[in-house]
Amino acid sequence: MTTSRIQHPALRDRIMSAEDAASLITNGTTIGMSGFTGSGYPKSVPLALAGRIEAEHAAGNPFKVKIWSGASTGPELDGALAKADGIEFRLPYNSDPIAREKINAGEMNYFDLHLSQVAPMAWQGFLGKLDTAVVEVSGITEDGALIPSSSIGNNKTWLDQADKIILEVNRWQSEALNGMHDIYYGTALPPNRKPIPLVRPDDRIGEKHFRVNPDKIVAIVETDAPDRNLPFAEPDDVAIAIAGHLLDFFAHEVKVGRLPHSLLPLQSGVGNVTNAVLSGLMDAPYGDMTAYTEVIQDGMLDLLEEGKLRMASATAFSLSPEAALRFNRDAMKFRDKLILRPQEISNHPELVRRLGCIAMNGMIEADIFGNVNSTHVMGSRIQNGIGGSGDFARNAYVSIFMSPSTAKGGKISAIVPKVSHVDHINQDVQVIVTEQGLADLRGLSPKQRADVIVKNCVHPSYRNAIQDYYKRARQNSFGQHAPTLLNEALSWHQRYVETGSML
Ligand code: 0RQ
Repeated sequence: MTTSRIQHPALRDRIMSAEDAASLITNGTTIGMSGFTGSGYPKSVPLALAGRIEAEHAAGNPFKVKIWSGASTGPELDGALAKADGIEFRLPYNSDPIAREKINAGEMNYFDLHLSQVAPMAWQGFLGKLDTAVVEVSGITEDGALIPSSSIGNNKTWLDQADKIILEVNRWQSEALNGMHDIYYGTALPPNRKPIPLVRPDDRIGEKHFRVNPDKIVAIVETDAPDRNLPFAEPDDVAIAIAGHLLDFFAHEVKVGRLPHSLLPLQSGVGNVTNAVLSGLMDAPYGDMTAYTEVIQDGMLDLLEEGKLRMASATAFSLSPEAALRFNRDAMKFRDKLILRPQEISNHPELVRRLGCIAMNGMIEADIFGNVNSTHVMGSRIQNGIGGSGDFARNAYVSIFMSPSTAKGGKISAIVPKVSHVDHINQDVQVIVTEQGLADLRGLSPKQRADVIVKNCVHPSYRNAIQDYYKRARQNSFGQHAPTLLNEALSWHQRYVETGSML
């Protein structure tokens, strides 16, 4: 074996195959997996476990596990285990298409929750006992501390809580990750909570490595496997238009003195639209910017490299394959500018409020009053989950939601009379942007909000219909604070379910 990433001599005795490690997991086990937006998740033990589950099922034996993670993972984890019908329960965020189908078919229980709340809830205890942690790390130090990988997520909590620990030591991960992490060990449950001593995005308040009780480590599997890094599409006209409206908004806010020239710490969701916004910031006249966010995307690496962004704090990477290679090649260059933290800190409401983040997230749909649905298509089919959007939206300095004005080739309007599911109440939504325009909702009453959303954000093919609905609501609604026609408000969704189009 070449120079081992496992520096602790006694722990080398626990190296085994993924199949042997998976055999230590039994039916009904609750497993805390590492992984956040496709980075830092275990890649070989879950696959081996899926094979084992399939074999047990073929022999007529029941075998399912409960999976807790940081956020989404990869096809070797959620995809493989869902395909094997091996997941009984999953939290807190999923974007895997096979798992999504199982959830929407009613075959898998899914608890979708704010990402900052996962660790505190695990400590409260009502989720039950965590049996096993399966965590990817990038190395083990001589004294047995764990060097984290490309995401932190809930790993600290899983390592602390689980009875047994299985580690994957992934040689593909850059050795320059060592030193980039900041693991805060000061959290507690009430009544013992203390203020978190972070007042700037670049503050380091914790430790570089995970502490672990070596007696709990039952298996170590060595891997050399890439993260699931999805390519970003080149921003299309719609994404560029959305980014343009948002950049105009920032320029205006700076001009009137509500934002400084360095803006405020950026939070940016994942996806092509948010990446287009980050690309737009490359040419914008701001410097010395910071990010206090969940994930570091391609656009942030570009901004860091250009020196426009001073530093970024997150819990994980979410890079395209090209950007991941670039990061691995040039990691030393980025090392002092990046901090990865546990997700209960990267998304902590206290810190998001204190720092005054600019929250920019995608949405499924918004209604004319500015309530936002981030998770459910037609009110019932889960797309991904709320992720960190709620942690940031409620506590941000300004909370922005973005979407193309239509979906599914124009068959769906993203601006509707009433959202079919509410994730973000109108009080948590200050700005809505589509390629049609931007609605600044701050300080407006529901009727004023409706006027500006209908005027600025609705696609032309739905504008007449929404104006007609709203006019009649202004005449016939039970109340005139937030005019609504109850028997019609969800009729657009019902029409889509029945005919395949809202038109
Ligand atoms: O479905 O792939 O089948 O075509 O939703 O939509 O337009 O590609 O946009 O990737 O930015 O995702 C809200 C899902 C938007 C995402 C959501 C369908 C659309 C497509 C994806 P297809 P797009 P995005 C940081 C913050 C919650 C979590 C969050 C999300 C698919 O932003 O999950 O913000 N947000 N986390 O066709 C029916 C509509 C639709 C629709 C879009 N109105 N009706 N389908 N779609 N709008 C990250 C973490 O927290 C981890």
